[in-house]
Amino acid sequence: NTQTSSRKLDHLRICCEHEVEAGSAGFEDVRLVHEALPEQDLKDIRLETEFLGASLGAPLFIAAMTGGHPATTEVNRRLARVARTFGLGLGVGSQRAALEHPELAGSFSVVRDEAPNAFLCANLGAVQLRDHGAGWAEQAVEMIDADALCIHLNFLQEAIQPEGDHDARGCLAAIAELCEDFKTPVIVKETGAGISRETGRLIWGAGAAAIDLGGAGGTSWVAVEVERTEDEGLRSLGERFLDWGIPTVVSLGEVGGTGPVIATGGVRSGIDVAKAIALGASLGGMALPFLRPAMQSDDALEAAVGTVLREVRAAMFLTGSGSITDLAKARTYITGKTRQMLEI
Ligand code: FMN
Repeated sequence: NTQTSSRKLDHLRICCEHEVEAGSAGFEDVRLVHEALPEQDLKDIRLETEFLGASLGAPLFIAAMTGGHPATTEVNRRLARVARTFGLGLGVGSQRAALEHPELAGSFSVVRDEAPNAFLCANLGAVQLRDHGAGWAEQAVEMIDADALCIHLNFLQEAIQPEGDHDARGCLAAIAELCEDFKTPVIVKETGAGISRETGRLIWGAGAAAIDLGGAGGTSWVAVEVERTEDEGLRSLGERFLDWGIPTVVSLGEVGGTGPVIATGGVRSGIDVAKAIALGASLGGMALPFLRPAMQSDDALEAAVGTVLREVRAAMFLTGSGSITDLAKARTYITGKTRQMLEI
């Protein structure tokens, strides 16, 4: 409905103009071990990596944000261009609005027009998958000729919304049924509350190809809803849950290395990307840090992504990692609250 579409625009505006981050992802408690004799040339370091059979230029993923309103087409166009320039993976935002209103499909399909060879991920909520079936999943993939399909989980956000989907039953079965004979790899993705070890087992058991653990400590959908609402009840319930969820680094401790994992949620620099990989992620993903530059210009976005990749390269240089395979073996020190949580 048009409500889904205008809500998308509201979200972008709020994420650009207000403080929507809450808690800590835990990266400040992680330090990569410095190697004082790296014995390599910084310019020869190889950032290339593989993910779900695709070759990527760097282990950075641009996480799902937008589409679904005509005004978002330009943002997706710029995200796709930068993904093409650097060989990055890119996810589009939830395609629900375009599945309900096919005339909105162009705001998503623009990514394939701009980046014919990029690794692109379609996006659909687990609730929509359960309620509308694999037909919607198929259409979402076709709309952008996707290489993978993200099924997102957002029950924290649903729980605090009076009109949210409060019945979570049947989503796991719907995912398992989809994975059984879907030709495109399925990525199960949280959106800011993290994936536990137990939920990770359920997701692998259902046949998912990858997990995007979407941990706490970055963009908070609770913060967005609190900002958006005039309902006092929602506001006070939301404020209680601002800090809810498994921080990204802790979630990495729970599911990192159990399969292909994307770490999103509060990844804020190339050093964070490098830390995530050393902690068992295949890719580090960022959404919010690229939103503002993507709303500005191609140049602003290219500069933002370029900075992150230079930081990844420098972190690899200083840990003596010549490749992403080496970086995955780099040693880390973990301190503070993050360490305490990891020991539980
Ligand atoms: N995740 C989804 O799976 N589907 C969405 O439609 C979606 N929309 C988003 C819109 C905005 C403006 C932002 C900032 C994030 C959105 N996300 C969505 C979540 C991100 O993909 C990501 O998991 C989350 O924001 C954590 O990363 P960050 O802290 O770097 O922003």
